[in-house]
Amino acid sequence: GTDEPWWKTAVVYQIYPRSFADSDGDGIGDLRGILGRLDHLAELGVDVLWLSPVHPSPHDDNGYDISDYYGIDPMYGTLADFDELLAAVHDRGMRLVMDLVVNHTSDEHPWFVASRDGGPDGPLRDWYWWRPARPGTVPGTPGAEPNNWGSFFSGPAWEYDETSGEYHLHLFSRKQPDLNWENPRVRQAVYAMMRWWLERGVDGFRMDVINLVSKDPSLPDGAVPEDGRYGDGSPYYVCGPRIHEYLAEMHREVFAGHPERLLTVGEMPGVTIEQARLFTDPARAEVDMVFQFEHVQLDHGVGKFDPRPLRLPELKASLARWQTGLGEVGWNSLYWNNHDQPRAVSRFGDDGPVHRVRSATALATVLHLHRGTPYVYQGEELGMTNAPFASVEDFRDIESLNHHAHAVADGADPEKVLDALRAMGRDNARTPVQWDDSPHAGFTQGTPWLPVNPNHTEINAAAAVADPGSVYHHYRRLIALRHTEPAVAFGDFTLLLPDDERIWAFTRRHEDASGGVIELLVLANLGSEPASAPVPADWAGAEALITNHSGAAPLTSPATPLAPWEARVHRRR
Ligand code: TEU
Repeated sequence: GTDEPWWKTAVVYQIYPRSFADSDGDGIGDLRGILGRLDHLAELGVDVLWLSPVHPSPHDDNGYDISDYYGIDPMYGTLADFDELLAAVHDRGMRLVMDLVVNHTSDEHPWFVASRDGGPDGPLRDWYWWRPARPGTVPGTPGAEPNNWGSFFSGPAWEYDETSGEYHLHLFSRKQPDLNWENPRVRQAVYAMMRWWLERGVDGFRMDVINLVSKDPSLPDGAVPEDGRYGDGSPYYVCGPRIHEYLAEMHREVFAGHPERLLTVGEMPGVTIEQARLFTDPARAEVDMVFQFEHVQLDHGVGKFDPRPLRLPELKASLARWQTGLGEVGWNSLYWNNHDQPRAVSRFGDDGPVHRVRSATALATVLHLHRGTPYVYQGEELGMTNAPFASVEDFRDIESLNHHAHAVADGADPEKVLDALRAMGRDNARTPVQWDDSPHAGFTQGTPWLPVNPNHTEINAAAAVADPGSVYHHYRRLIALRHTEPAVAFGDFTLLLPDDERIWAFTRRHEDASGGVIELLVLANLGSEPASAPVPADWAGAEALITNHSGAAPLTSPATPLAPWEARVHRRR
């Protein structure tokens, strides 16, 4: 429909600047490197670029620990470089969204330095969560932490400050102290900073763990799982007591002045469908869409580093639940990949030489034909894979390094821990983008901060652009289809064959303004063996809009053969 917001027909491309393109040879990607690759993105057809953080940071968590919200880290460039990039993005008719990390700052941010060094009675003490040791304990000793919560990055969620004898809360690394959003001065400082970037021309925000900013102020102990050491604090900080109040306030104070232009997406670990409907209901004016985590946690056992096999019906059902849940009210984001997830073709597809391209394009077809705004993560459009990590020394990510240290200290088999890091570690997504088959894949003239995947000699943008059958051109066709066929963005969703272990099939139905009905049928064989897809008689012969297999058989009923990892989209009017 025409009165729908622009982002319902948009595709967002996520850039992890550190690993995208390096222009000055220091081995770290930067803003001018992105500037030099804008044509690749414009030709792909994406509408929005989301940059992971580029602000000054000690890089304890690769920039998700910000020490100055108003600057650009020198390793990425200058504010002038940023303004030039923003103008170039706008010149190409694209928009640029920043990564807003305001659940926590770096412990080197002046706010935290003042809060810590100002002592218990200092003026900024209540900008963060400071608490004395648990009553009856010796401050600074194990078990004296104010509550029993664990950090997402292993260990306790509290860091002891010798000077004051108190602890500060950090849900992530000890160098990422949580801001106290109960304090209106904190919220106003965040809103002022957001307005400053919007007035600079930025087109919105991806909001890092924004559903964690409201905590139960009593910070109660969580239940300790039988095999765990730390309490589960999530009931007290996931979608906490005042989260909707805060996001509604943020909308009034920041977004209301720019109603049509912006895209806001809240990253929300642990969010439920019911909560997501509240967050994304336009009538509530909170956020446009959320990143939920249900489908990327189905293969988690006891946590992400305990991977377990995933059956296709579970994955299909998960996405279908969110389609139904946000079908009438609210809006979905759609993703397989980002800088925190392993590469989808390795995790959900088959990244071997025979099936890599077709499994990557099958996964893309299925995702992009769901209802919601798709997010393409850098390199996903090239079918980039997980990388080989020989030993723990090859990893850079604090989440992986902390997990390895804690698990091995707790007696886990180091080889098993290493296998889990290889499968699920975030560094898999952070190896440099593979631009060509030259040394370091054209990412840098220097030594990359994280080695380039050796398979860049075959898997790279230059080869992909030159090959009409590449993953790249399939993404380009999927994005173009979203821009031309309204049923892709606005059609409803019906899952077919829910229990089939290999075939993913669903329909989309859209009634246009003149009463015409468009229906799409998506069929995909998510396995390395041939399969036969049941096809209702009234779909036989329907035109094929997109296929990932040049030898695709005509659509016949009662069944149509599908090659391994074959995916196709048909339309009937
Ligand atoms: O991620 C939040 C988050 O929940 C992830 O840490 C996720 O739990 C895990 O990585 C996947 O198993 C955001 C950012 O995307 C991430 O890069 C940061 O490390 C984190 O917040 C802290 O800012």
